[in-house]
Amino acid sequence: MAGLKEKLHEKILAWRPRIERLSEEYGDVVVDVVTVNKILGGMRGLKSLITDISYLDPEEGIRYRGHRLPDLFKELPKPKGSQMPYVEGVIYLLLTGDIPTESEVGDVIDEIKKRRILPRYVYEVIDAFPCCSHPMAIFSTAILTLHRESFFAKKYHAGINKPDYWDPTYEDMMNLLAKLPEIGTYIYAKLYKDGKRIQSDPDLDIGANFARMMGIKKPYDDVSRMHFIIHADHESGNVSAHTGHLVASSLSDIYLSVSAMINGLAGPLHGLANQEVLRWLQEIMAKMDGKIPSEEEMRQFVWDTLNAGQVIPGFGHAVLRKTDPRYMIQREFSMEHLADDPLFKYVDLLYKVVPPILKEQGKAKNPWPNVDAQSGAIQWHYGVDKYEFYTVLFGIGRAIGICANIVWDRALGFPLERPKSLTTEMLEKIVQSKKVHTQRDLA
Ligand code: NMX
Ligand code: MLT
Repeated sequence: MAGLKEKLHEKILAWRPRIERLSEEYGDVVVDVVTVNKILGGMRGLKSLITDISYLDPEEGIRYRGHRLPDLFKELPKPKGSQMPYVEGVIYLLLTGDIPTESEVGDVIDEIKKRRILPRYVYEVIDAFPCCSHPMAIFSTAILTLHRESFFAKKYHAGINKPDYWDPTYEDMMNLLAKLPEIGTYIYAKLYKDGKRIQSDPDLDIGANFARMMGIKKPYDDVSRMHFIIHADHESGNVSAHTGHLVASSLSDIYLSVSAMINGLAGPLHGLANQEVLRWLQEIMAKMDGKIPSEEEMRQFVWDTLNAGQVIPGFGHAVLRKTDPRYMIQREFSMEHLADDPLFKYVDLLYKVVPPILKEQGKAKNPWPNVDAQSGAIQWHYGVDKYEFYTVLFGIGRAIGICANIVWDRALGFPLERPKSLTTEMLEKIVQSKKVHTQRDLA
C-alpha cells in the first residue's frame, strides 16, 4: 500500500495533463468579466483563482474535495469512542482527494508524531515577546522563526527541478502542521499559565494531544478535532488562503507563507471575529449583570451596536448566503454538550434575533451566522476563556488547507501571482471611452 506521499505523487502526475490541456487548448476562453465595481469592491465574486482542495457554494457551504462537511464527519475514520474524526484524516483527504482508510490515517498520525519536536529557539522567541502582545502576533512570528528549517528553501538554493518543487514543500508542510499545536499550546501556557507547559504525548493523535497540552479533559479532544477540521479550508479567495497562496507564489517557503496568512487571519473581519464575538458578548453580559436577556433586550443590544456604526461579529459573509454549515455543526455539538451554559443561551438568542435585524437594516447581503458566531462559546465552556487566543485555534486548522494548496500550487507549476493595477485616471478614461461607445451606438 502506498503511503501518503506516494499517493500524492500519483495524483499529481495524473492531474498535470488536465491543467496543461486547459492552458494550451482553451487559454483564451473568457471565464468572468472585470467590471469597475469588481475592481473597487475587493474583487468580490470574481472568478480568478483555481483550487481543487475545496469549493464554497453560497447556498450549501464548503465542500472539501467534493464532500459536504456533515457527510465528512460521518465518512472519516474516528478514534474509538470519539464523536469527531481524526484531524489527520482531513490532511490526507485535502492532499489526495481520497477518504483514507483507518490504516492510511494511522500512517499520517505516525508521520505527524515524528515531526512534533520544536527547536529550542522557538520557545525562546515566544518567551522574548513583550507583555501584552497579541497571541496572533506571537504565533505568526514563531512560525516565521522556523523558516530556517525549510527543506524547500535549502533544495531551491542547491538547485532543484521545477516539477520536483512539491516534494520538499510537502516535507515542510508535514513538519509545520506537526509543530503548530505545540507552538499554539506553548503560547497559551506562556500567556495564561505562567509558562507551565504540558508535554505532548507521542501516542496521541492531533486532537487528543492538543487537549492534553491545553490541560483540558474529554470531550475537549473532540472539540479540538471538530474545530481544526471545520476551519481547515474555505476555498481560495478568503484573505488567509489568498495570502498564503500569493506569498507562496513567489516561491517563499511554507513557513513564510503560513506566517503571512496568519497575519491576514488576525483581522477582525476575518478570523479575529471569533474573539470579537466573545468580547462583544462579555460586554453585553456585564450590562445584563450575568442574566439572560429577553429577546427584546437582545434586539436592543444588536441595534445599539449597529447604530454605533459597528458590525455584528460572527454574522454575514462575503460568499455564503445561508447559515454557515460550520456554524450548524458547532450548534449541534453545543445543544448536546452545553445546552445549559449561559453563554450558549446568549449565542442561541443571537441566532434568533440577529438575522431579522440585519435584513431590516438592509445592508448585509448575508444576514446569517458564520463559523465565528459559535466557536468561542464552546471554547469558553471548556475553560478557554482568554478569547484573544481563539484565532490561534482557527489558524492551526486553517494551516492544513493552505499548506495543501501550496503543495498543489507547486505540483501544478502555478506561476507567480501578479495582476495588473490601474490608476484612477486610467479607470476614468476607460469609463469615458465606453460612454462614447454607447452614445455612438445610439446615434
Ligand atoms: N453587521 C453589520 N453590518 C454588516 C454585517 C454585519 N455582520 N455584515 C455585513 N455588513 C455590512 C457591511 O459592513 C457593508 O456595509 P457598508 O456598505 O457600510 O460598507 C454592507 O453590509 C455590505 O456588506 P456585504 O457585502 O454583505 O459583506 P462583505 O462581503 O463586504 O463582508 C464580512 C463580509 C464577513 C466581512 C461582513 O459580513 C462582516 O463584517 N461580518 C462581521 C465580521 C465577521 O463575522 N467576520 C468573519 C467572517 C468569517 N471568517 O471567519 O472570516
Ligand atoms: C473563512 O473561513 O475563510 C471565512 O469564512 C471567510 C471567507 O470564506 O471569505
